[in-house]
Amino acid sequence: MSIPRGAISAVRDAQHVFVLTGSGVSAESGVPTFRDAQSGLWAKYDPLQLATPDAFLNDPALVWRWYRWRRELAARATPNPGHLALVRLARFVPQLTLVTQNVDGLHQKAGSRDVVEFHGNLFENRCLNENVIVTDAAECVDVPLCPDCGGPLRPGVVWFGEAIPAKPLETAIAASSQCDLFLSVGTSSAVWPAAGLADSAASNGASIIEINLEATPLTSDSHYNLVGKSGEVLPELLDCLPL
Ligand code: BV8
Repeated sequence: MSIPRGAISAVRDAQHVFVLTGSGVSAESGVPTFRDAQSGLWAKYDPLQLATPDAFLNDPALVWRWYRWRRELAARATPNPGHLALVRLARFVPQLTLVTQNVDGLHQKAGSRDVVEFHGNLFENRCLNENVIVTDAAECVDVPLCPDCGGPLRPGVVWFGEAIPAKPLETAIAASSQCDLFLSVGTSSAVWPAAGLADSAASNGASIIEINLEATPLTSDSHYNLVGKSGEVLPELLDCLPL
């Protein structure tokens, strides 16, 4: 695609870029997005129903099977050119805050630093009772148990209906109000409160650039809509900068 000159200038001149990524940035790494039809055994399940406290309390073994399936997919995945372009971008701009809704760890695998995991991390285990990260649990059971209290462990992600952890939330809110460019990449802008971060940036005068395959609720508020695969558009955008 040919990237509008205004979008190139906005990135070139930005002092603080806020990047918000969604599952679309990992799609070209083979990690299905949330709205992709789930495959195989999981085809009959709705992720929005499985990623909830009720689903876990109702059938923890089923939810653990789903997360183990996703962990295997993510563990096999490698960062794509979109992830790598964001690493390059962080070296080019004076300040970059990368907030991801993804839990797959691919930004870190690509070399991004200080990644703000807004919805937690797929590979972490947390004690359901004590709400602490647990690293030494036996994994070879349907529902791993906390070695300290014996209660069930859960994946270290934020489920629907759960609050975003304080630190990532504070970091993201502060950065969204200070940035001068907000770059939305591969997200349907449908999940809150992540979807509200762009509004915060815009209300503080930031330019909005959206990279997506389709229109989203953010599209009409964006100054530039780069329609295409993030694994292609982001490297092309970086190649237009005087690196
Ligand atoms: C909360 C971890 C309250 C788990 C996830 C208003 C305000 C606040 C809350 C709400 C609200 N309205 C509704 C809510 C409730 C809810 C919500 O937003 N529901 C939605 C469905 C309407 N929000 C919550 O429950 C949040 N919690 O508000 O708590 C509270 C407050 C205090 C005290 C107690 C409670 C928590 C939300 C977090 C949920 N957890 N993930 C897990 O992974 O298992 S969210 C999960 O879904 C993903 O992490 C991801 O963030 C999200 C899906 O969004 P996307 O990433 O955008 O992915 P999606 O598939 O939707 O879209 C992919 C996009 O990529 C598409 O647009 C596609 O076109 C594009 N694409 C595809 N390929 C490419 C591409 N683009 C570029 N290149 C490509 N190659």
